[in-house]
Amino acid sequence: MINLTINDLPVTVEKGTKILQAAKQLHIDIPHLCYHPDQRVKARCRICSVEVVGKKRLLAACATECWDGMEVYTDTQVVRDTQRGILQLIMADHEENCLTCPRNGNCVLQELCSRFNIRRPNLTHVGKAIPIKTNNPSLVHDPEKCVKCGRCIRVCKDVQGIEALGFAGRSTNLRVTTPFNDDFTNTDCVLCGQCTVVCPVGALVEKDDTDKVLDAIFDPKKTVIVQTAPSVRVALGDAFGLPDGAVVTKKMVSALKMIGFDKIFDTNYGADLTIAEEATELIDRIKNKKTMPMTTSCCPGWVNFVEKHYPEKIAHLSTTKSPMSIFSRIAKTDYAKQENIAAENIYSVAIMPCIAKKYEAQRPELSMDGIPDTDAVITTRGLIKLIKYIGIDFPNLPENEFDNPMGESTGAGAIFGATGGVMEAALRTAHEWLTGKEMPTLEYTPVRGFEGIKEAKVNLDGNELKIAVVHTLKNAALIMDKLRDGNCDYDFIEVMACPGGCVGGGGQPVTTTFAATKKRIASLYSIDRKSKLRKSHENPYLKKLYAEFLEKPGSEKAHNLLHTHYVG
Ligand code: HC1
Ligand code: SF4
Repeated sequence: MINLTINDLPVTVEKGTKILQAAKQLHIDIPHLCYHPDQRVKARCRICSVEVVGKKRLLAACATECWDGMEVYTDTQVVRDTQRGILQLIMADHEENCLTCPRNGNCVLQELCSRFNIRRPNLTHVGKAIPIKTNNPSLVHDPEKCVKCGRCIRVCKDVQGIEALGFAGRSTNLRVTTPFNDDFTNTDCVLCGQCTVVCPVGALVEKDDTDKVLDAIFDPKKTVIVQTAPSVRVALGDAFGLPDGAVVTKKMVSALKMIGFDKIFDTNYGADLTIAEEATELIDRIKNKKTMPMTTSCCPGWVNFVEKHYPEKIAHLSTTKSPMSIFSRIAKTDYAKQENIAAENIYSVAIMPCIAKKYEAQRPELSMDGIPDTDAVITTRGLIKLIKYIGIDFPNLPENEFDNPMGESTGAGAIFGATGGVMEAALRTAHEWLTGKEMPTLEYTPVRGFEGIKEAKVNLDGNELKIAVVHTLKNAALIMDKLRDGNCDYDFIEVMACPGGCVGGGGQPVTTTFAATKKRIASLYSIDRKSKLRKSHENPYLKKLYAEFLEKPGSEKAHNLLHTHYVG
């Protein structure tokens, strides 16, 4: 162990601990901007500079390991002057329209300027007008707000393996940009949104569709229904001071009613339907020796990745639509008929932990007769905004239940949001349909956990199914390269683009870290454990839907409504 002092307070830490973390043990938050707990340390911004006795220059607290007898000072005049100087330099190159910035009130730079009493920048403004990139359905890039911390570049490269972002230029011309400064849709970007989660300011944000949704709510002709993705209910509480992973499903339903949605439904119902179709598709592919392995297709970042990076492998993607799109299509067919509402008057809103879902919603393949399956997608962050706009005291809300029929779901639908969850849900159904027997244990642990690639062999009455579960696109590329090289003997592969699955999605609160993601995963498994029904095909409303409308899983009607195709 290492003994040191920080601001004359003694502290003992493990060998290898950096000053930033040692200070945390003493409840001192050393200011930081480019540092992110889940990323390589780059020490670019130097805002975490501290004085260390015996050293002539200031050291970066994020990058400097503690040593025995070290004496650190975080609050001397020279440290404060340096930190204020760095902030002044950043502000000299930063667009100052905080009031209209999407990150107003939720911005690390704003917080630091307030903390360091930066009132008026004292340096000449050197920032240049740079056009905002907004020519895509998901992502907005405003380089004038960028602080050049490099977090977005690192997440795109290190986690997703994409490298759609990089530094270009020098000195005051230094900027984060895409290759040839092209819009994201023309680059390798798959709109996963991970860069928007780690951006400390308003330089990379999602397209905000909350006004569009409010307009629909105000429109008397529209019946506005909302579905909430499995992962939103275990992340929303973060923004309201609740513990990481808090399950807030019933308060969320109350909040959505107060916002003004006509019916509050659940994407988990769509997830159960996706499983019924996807399990049927898998069995058909196995029995009829069609393209194998089959991969899941509910994650739109992953679908974009295959279309852009491995177009020759599109046939491996399951044709089953995602739970979001399946839900919306059923809402505009069977539900519309039951309720005697014209399909064009149903406005289907999805609350998703994902910004690529905004892209999915506007795909022409996911519409029928000019009516899109889903009309608008707002992220968890968007929902937080709406809750704050209405002025809802979220933590103290009473609890409410989803509306029916599309609010009914099983534990299998709930675990979709965790890496491995779609696979586990699919196995629960496929095993029973193929063998006529329930899986020996419903909780299939080999596909659980945070490992990047998990593999297992499932015994289906003597037939062996080789499966893989993958999260992050860097890991997905490893599997896809194997497939391209003919070295991939899996039968079924689940891929989720974001770390940990949708719970770590690109539309989740900006406080999302791997640690928070793991707590959300544990919460999804606890929802499953407490569910009365834990297999998708046991969902009573799903059974009724097939009996009265779709005929059976994989029927022609189900294919027309619930399956799609992809474009390479
Ligand atoms: Fe997901 Fe899915 S799990 S893609 O990650 O299949 O976004 O949460 O809603 O559609 O159910 C996201 C989450 C989500 C879909 C489901
Ligand atoms: Fe990279 Fe994803 Fe951001 Fe695109 S959305 S730039 S792929 S991190």
